[in-house]
Amino acid sequence: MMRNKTTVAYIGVGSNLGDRKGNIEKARKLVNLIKDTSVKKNSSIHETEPVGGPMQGAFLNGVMEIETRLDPLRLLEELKHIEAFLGRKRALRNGPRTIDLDILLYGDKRIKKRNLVIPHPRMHKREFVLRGLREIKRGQVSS
Ligand code: PH2
Ligand code: MG
Ligand code: MG
Repeated sequence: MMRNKTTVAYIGVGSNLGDRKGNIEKARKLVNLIKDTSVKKNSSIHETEPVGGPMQGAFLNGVMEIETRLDPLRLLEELKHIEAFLGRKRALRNGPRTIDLDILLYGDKRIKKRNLVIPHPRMHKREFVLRGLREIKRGQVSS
């Protein structure tokens, strides 16, 4: 039975450890396998200089548009499972990671919880996020 209506959400994807492109491609497939969730559009992926954190290698970054019936905290939980499955170790804040999946926007909801703030508090300052969002919103994507 369908309980919640679907919500369009945007997920930021980043990797700067291991097979960065492969990690992002796997993450996209796994996000599409989350229950009651489907990936609608993928932005292109770009190499970006690290912002903040310790000295670390360049990132690959992209943005995905999804539709989901999960509430934001359930979605966050599922994204954390995927991060763990792809070998992410919790370590330095803003440090190197095999995969990072951040909820950027969830419909027009504003959320402020200890473990989840939406819209993502730093998205407006991060060109690699804005670029992916712009690309998707202008429809310049391969979907
Ligand atoms: N993520 C961070 C910190 N710095 N820099 C780039 N270029 N791309 C990221 O995804 C990124 C970052 C914390 O999540
Ligand atoms: Mg992040
Ligand atoms: Mg994160």
